[in-house]
Amino acid sequence: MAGPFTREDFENLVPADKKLDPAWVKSLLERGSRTVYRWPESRLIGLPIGGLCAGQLYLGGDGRLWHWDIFNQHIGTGAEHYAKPMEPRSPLEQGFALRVVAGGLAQVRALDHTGWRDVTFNGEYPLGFVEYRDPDAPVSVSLEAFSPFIPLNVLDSSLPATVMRFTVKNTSAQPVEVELAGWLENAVCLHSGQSRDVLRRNRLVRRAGLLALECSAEPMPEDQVSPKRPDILFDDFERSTYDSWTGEGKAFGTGPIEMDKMPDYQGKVGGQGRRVVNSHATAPGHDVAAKDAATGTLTSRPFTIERNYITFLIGGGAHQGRTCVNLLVDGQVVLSATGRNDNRMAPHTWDVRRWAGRTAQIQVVDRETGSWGNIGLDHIVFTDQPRRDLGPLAEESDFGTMTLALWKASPEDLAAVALPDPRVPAGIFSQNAADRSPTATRPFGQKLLGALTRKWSLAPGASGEAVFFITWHFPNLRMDRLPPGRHYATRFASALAVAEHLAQRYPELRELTHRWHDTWYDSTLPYWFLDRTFLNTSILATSTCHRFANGRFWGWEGVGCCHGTCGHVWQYAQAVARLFPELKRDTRERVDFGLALQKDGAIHFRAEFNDIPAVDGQAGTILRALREHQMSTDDSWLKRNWPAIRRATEWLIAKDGDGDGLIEGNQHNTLDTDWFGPVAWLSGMYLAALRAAEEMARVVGDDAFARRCREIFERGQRKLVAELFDGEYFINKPDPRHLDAINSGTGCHIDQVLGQSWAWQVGLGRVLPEKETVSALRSLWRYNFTPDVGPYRQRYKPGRWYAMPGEGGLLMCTFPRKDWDYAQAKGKGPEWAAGYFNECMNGFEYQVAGHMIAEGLVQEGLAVTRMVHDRYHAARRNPWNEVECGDHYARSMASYGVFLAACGYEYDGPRGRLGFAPRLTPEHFKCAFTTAEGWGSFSQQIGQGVLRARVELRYGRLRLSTLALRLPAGISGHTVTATVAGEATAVRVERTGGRLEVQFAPACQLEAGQALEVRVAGKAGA
Ligand SMILES: [Ca+2]
Ligand SMILES: [Ca+2]
Ligand SMILES: [Ca+2]
Repeated sequence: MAGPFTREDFENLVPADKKLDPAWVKSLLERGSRTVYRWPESRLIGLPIGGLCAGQLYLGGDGRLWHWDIFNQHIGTGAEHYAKPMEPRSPLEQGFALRVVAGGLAQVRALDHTGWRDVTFNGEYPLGFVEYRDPDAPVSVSLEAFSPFIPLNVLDSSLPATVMRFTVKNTSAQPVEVELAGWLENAVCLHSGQSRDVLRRNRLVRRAGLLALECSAEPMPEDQVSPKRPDILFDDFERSTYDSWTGEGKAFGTGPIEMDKMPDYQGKVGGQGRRVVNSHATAPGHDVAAKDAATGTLTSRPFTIERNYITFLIGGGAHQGRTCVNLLVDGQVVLSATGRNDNRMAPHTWDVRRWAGRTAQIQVVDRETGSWGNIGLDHIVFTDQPRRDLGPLAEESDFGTMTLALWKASPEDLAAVALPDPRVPAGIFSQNAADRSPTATRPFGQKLLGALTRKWSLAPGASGEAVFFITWHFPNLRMDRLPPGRHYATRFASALAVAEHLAQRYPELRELTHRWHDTWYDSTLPYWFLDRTFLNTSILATSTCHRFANGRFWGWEGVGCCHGTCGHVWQYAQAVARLFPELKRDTRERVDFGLALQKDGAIHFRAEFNDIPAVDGQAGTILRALREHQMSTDDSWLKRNWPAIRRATEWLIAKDGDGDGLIEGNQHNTLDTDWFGPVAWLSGMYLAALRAAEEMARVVGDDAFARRCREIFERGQRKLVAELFDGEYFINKPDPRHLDAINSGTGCHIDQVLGQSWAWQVGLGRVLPEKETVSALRSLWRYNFTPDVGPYRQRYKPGRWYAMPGEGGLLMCTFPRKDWDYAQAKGKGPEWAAGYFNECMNGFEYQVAGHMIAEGLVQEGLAVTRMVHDRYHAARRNPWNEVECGDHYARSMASYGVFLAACGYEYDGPRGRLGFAPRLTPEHFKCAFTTAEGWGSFSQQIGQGVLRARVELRYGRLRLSTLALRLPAGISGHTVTATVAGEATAVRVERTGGRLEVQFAPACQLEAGQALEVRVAGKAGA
């Protein structure tokens, strides 16, 4: 991709000459072809394949479903999955398999990598395609997997469901008998069942063309529950030494710690009595990092397992195998529990019935030296009564239903409610003695699996199709301080109801999902670019995103970390507002300009979860308000929210103090600390927000406020350039009163012109002057873009890993000037926050990439985007999981903004204005677009003195008063004709600079299937 490099190239750690391989550069712009991964290269793939805000289910690289985070368990993740990608793992048994009889010989093949020599994967979100081939098989199988996904249609895109559509083709020269089976383990109460008496039930339902296996659970009938023996308290740690426990390492000190003597920042750990085990509090060292760095183990004396359960309180880090409590039987770890990156301990229960009578030991482990490198433990009890205070089973977080269903089932399709042998796939086919009765029950602990099968006789060349649905319904989402319940549960009573709804609407929902997919990929833009800029939209279909029963949308930054649809993180994510604008309007109105808005206009950027505003988040939210307005059909949303938007703007103006357009004082921001002094990045965001507020003020008729914003903006624009442009790029000036504060100073910081990047996203034009802005972007390319981060990170060690040595990226902040370096930049602040300077974080990189493309640095912008794409090649890690401080990190949805920049897309719904200015191949260009009520395809061709543009609506409707285009060189635009749905239509034309506005009065209205065509001619200079 780049090189060869010599030592000298890295003299400044980031080479000025990137030495990019010409073939790699060429591939940035080439259309290319669909991205197909072949097993085992596809091993780490996990394509989110459920509906929006419905949990997190992955489609694996061989078509197996995995992860299954649908049980409301609140899985915590951190930065670790970049360097160590998650291994495919499934907490339940589910799969599909094929039995083929040809020429009297039967073969059984699982539909995964074990069953076929050639398994290929193509993921084009929201669709996943898997192909199974084997020279020894008389058939081939194609899988198409998806959950309905239709932009602008939140409800139809939010089903807790996955469609698995298989096509089996006879590729041999003789007839074959084929049976395709799908199986599902009843995993209801997957976790809570370990600590209470649960009976699982499978039921077969045949109705309305659906054959469904419904999985549910219920309390065990009283007469089947075995009597309880008294509890045995194994250890409560209420003494100053560990006594019979054997310790190793330093982390655990000499004995259990008194909770009163633990560091205050650990908070209340919630132990029983006075003392607990805590490998942070007892570790040597005087700061968080030193204490986390200590390691050790504690191992109990051997004991006999003589109760059904072991219960204990556990807290601390969530590192599997590294901050954990283990159960050892015969010296082997048979069970392991971790904390949840939370010092507060929570009860945990192990079901140990399998090892009754055996000798065991408990081992407490801290092998983690980094963040959350500690484990807490207290109150170990052996019991038959796993947890006290058990509420009703129906209130457990993992209580609900699951369904495996076969669409358009015929009486020949067979079902087994309980397989005689849980070994799969051998036991699943119809010749086996499965239980064919309509219901079956099993106590928790005994596997209960059901199966559905379809048979065909296929002549040579013939195909058969089977469409399976997997649906789930786990309504008991509960999160601290947040409204309860899952939104999907307000629409459906059970997983079966979801399956029935899907069965009724399947052809339509599949067609619409394909229609969007085809519209997206029906483009002149490169395949890799379309893949990467859209695939982060799948973050909506992961546990990063939730929608509560009351309709409120809520997001982590990344799965399980950190809280509160964080304003300064989510403001980078451009995808949701353009695809599902109602979710964003609601979040602005209900949260940012609702419960998070303070009297003085400050917006608490984590709403319920913090009490401070962030300068960048605040400015970004004002800019987002303009975008949300632009994605509306009329002014009503803006009018309703204007008083709050104005108040939020006033808060920023107050931070400016003297009204010179530069913010002073403390400036909290997305790098998680307060910066001081005039900061180009933050004051630039402020200027962009002033422009957005000015535009909105004009719409609602608040002209005085519009003028005030304009005046400050104009002063600020001049002053920002005069004070902070150093001739090459924008810098910050330390505040003499806060010289100890973190400050990138004369470093080259990734977000220095973010305000202008934002301005392009919402059609605000220039916030910062062109010459200086382009120079800043060129500096980012020169000083921050490296084809190999290795040498830089060798020198600058702090920071997390989002690009490994050998991988390239755009560094957050480098220090090209002699007067300022990393050591000064970090001030007296904590190393972790300064460590951000040395990282490559995708969301920021996308922001810059889109901005580069918008300003004409197309190759550079594509290279930055492609470098992220290459880092996430399936051979390295899951392409569908961009990691920051958590999986599926929301900021990565900035990638959609790169796409918009490539199209030069502009839209203002209430004004009926749509515009394009393609930055790639404008002479022959095609892309998808969305608007407030419809989406479709835009294309333009330039040749022989004529520009032809076409807006084809494929879904919904579109009201258009103005179509804006960029006039190519040589075409004046004096002759413009237009047709709407084939009818010639009169237009007015306005030309400003290189911009052409084609105006319709009255506005034209397109319905799905209709197109608007414009022909622009006229010789320039004529
Ligand atoms: Ca205790
Ligand atoms: Ca540790
Ligand atoms: Ca000021």
